[in-house]
Amino acid sequence: MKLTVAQATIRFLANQYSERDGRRHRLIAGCFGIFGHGNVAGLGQALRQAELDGDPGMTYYQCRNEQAMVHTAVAYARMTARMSTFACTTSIGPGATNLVTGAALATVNRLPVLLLPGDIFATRVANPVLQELEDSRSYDVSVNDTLRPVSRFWDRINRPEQLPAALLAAMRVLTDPAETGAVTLAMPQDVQAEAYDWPDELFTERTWYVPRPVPEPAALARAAQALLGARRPLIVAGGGVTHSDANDELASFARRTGIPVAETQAGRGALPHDHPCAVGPIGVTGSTAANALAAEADVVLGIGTRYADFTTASRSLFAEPSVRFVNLNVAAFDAAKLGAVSLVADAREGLRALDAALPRWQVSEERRKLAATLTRRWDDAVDEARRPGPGPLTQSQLIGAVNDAANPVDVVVCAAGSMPGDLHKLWRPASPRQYHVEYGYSCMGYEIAGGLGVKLAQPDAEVFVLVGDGSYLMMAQELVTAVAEGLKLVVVLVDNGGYASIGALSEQVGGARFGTVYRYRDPASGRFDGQPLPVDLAANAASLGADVLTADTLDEVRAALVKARAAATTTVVHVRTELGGPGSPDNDTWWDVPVAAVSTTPDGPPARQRYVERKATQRGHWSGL
Ligand SMILES: Cc1ncc(C[n+]2csc(CCOP(=O)(O)OP(=O)(O)O)c2C)c(N)n1
Ligand SMILES: [Mg+2]
Repeated sequence: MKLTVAQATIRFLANQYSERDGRRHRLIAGCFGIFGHGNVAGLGQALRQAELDGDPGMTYYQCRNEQAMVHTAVAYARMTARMSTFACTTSIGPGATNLVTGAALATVNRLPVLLLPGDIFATRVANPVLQELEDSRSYDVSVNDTLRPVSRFWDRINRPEQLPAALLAAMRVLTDPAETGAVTLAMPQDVQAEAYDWPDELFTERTWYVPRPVPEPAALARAAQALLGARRPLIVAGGGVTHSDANDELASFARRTGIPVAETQAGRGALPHDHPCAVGPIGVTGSTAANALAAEADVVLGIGTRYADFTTASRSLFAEPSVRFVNLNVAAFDAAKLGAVSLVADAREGLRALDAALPRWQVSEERRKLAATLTRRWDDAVDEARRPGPGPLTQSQLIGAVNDAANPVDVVVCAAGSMPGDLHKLWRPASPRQYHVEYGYSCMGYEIAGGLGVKLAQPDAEVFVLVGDGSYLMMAQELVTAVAEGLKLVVVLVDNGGYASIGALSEQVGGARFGTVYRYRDPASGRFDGQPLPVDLAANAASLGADVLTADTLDEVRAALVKARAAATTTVVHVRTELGGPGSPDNDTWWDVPVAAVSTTPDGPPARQRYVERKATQRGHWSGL
């Protein structure tokens, strides 16, 4: 079959399917793209051709920023349990390098996305082409090489003959639960348009069976042995639980054994909020219940977690001197962390096997009671923070209001700023994918673009995007895509005139909120402490085609959310809150952010002193069992 390289790529992608548990999905649900000279005549032409040819075809979606389209693809992949994602085509040069941040986010979070950046001519005849970065040491380097370290598979198609093997390798990595992340096939612009005689078999339907690796019997025996000896066990549930659809198995394992279950950011919602063993979020942004149980745990069963510093409070949280870890993870890399007994397996298979291997094992009644009491205490603190009060609207109240407005199928999306921490503490997830906070890369700008991916995956859900003014200013442009595609979002824009999160952190480290407020430069002081800026984000959102509602009080927020729900079009609820307003309930944890060892500012030395004291509580967790 004579097709261009670009046409062959699109035709191949349209015929790829994923399957797990007997359920089949289009692996590549469509293609996002922004065209330039690096892809307009190649992949651009091929997408148009596919649209005209139909069946199975490949829907093209126009976006406004290449980084954003990766976010959208990744959010979609997360909502589909990584069974389906999108391809992203870009021009060469800046269009391609705009992918780097999105690719890193995908790879950090182990979420599949296929990147197809245009590349400079393979023939090199008229180099340098527009937007080419030349390297005096090698003609073989292009800006696309920046995507290598952030991709789980990377290749450059310099000749048509190279394409089939590269496409197959790309699909394998996208559907590998341990390896998945960003996959890049760099497509030189001349090669994209070149024709070649392809074997028909390249384009027959192909199914990629997403594996559920079962635990090795000896490893299972070691894990069971370690758990049998535990008196004060704790489960740490990470994102892998929900990626594996292991939520029911986790719920029944916990219910039967009575082990308390704490949740990381990616794992939040692994159990329903009202499960008797759910002790809430863990770590720097965790509940006092989960953190108290972590502090005295003797065996920690980590399931599908990377043990990021926010989860371990920079390795100060698990304070029991003899604490040991058992890690159930599909990735051997994560299973081996913290000197653990490693149980490499799919989360669902691993939980079933553990359940069968520990038929009579249960935690004591006393432990169950303690967990329940601690959890009730934390729940009261959350209720208190969310309750209406006499003062100005707080972020905690706002989060409570959005939570109250969300049905179990609805989704809340967030990524950076002060809200992810507050959401982790205050949001009560009603279903496993309701809580969609991207905290692996915590990337400002993910929110609206990610919301689009959620909505594409779950059109019947109301998608509540919580975005700070800082994040909004970084990437508001995908509101235009939402409007163009009729993908309705409810965007709650929390405008506090700067960086509440980094401002608070700055204060803790003796930085006095330097550079974290949006203000005029004061001509007298020469600093950013002048008058508030005249920036009108509500007008900005309206100018991008969204309906805008403003709300300043809790009642107004609630009314606006009702209206936004009822609306047919993307609606931005613009809410002003105070920078440095009352925070969410405290939990006395520590996050390792090194403080200047010498400084002459008044707040510097005390901050350093506090840092040195907390630093002493940090542990390596190197020893095995
Ligand atoms: C792309 C990117 N740049 C920088 C950061 C570091 N950072 C984390 S939160 C934050 C400020 C966020 O401000 P805003 O969205 O207004 O949220 P707020 O802190 O006010 O809640 C910054 C700069 C980041 N996470 N992502
Ligand atoms: Mg802000």
